[in-house]
Amino acid sequence: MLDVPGIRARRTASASSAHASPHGPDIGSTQIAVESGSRSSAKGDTMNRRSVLKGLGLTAGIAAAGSTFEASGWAQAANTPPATASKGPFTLPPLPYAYDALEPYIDAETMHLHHDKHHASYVEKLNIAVAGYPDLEKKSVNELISNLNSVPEDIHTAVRNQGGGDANHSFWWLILSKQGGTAPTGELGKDIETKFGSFPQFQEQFSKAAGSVFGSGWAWLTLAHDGNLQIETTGNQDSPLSSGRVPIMGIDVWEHAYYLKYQNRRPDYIAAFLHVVNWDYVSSNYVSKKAACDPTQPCRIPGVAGPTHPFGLT
Ligand code: MN3
Repeated sequence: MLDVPGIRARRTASASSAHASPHGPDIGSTQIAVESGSRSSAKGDTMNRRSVLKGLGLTAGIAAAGSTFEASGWAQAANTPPATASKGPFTLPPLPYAYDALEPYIDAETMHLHHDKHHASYVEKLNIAVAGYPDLEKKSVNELISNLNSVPEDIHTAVRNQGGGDANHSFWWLILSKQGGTAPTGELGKDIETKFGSFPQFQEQFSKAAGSVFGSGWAWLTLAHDGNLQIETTGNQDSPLSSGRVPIMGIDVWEHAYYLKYQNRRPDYIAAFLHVVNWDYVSSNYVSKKAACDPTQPCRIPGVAGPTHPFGLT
């Protein structure tokens, strides 16, 4: 919720119903609603919205984008307390480089908000969700979202959303760099060529998938249980881990990831993102993940203790 007097963040009705079911459609974004005690005019909503955004120092990009704006969570996160306020077993990992390290492709202001506010918010809310569940507090976030079926129903949606947000972003910071090479190397380079025809063809298919995500979500290159690579998308903060696949590379296409710099031009952001993929890291990480696969058995995720469940939920 937004802690701004008279303003609250709300989920759309469709998002609420979608999230009520763990297997429901992935729809939903957070909008800013105005609580004025009476029905507000569209103009009034816009003015109040602008006032809030001005308070956040975020009006420039919005003005450039026009009057209709879905915050998709980032204005909400901009009001959350700093990460240091979070108490619990899960902590916000530090950004492994300077905020401006990815300029000009991803700007420093976006990185500040994205890491310090959005990711911090997922961690904080995950801690709140698991409080009072000692067995869950001992698990890693990857274990939690890899075994969502074992999470109690009353916190299932919170762990799915907030745990997914934590896991996805912790993974994502690591795969970004301007110094990580321009293409996958070694085994990953070979496997991408085999699967997608060529690296440019992979980039084209991946970009198309990222552009096709409706609303907020992610596009991924994942390692499937049979050891093969595939491109897939997930809605909201759902992780491929919850479906038994390991993320190898991915892009956050929530508006909070790009709106300040790119406004509604998601294709430009996707093209820019391809300049800051740390292929050296992704390639070496792929080798270790693939090594955990045995063609005769489902893969295990290195570092994730899977009791009976190997590479997915079932
Ligand atoms: Mn994000």
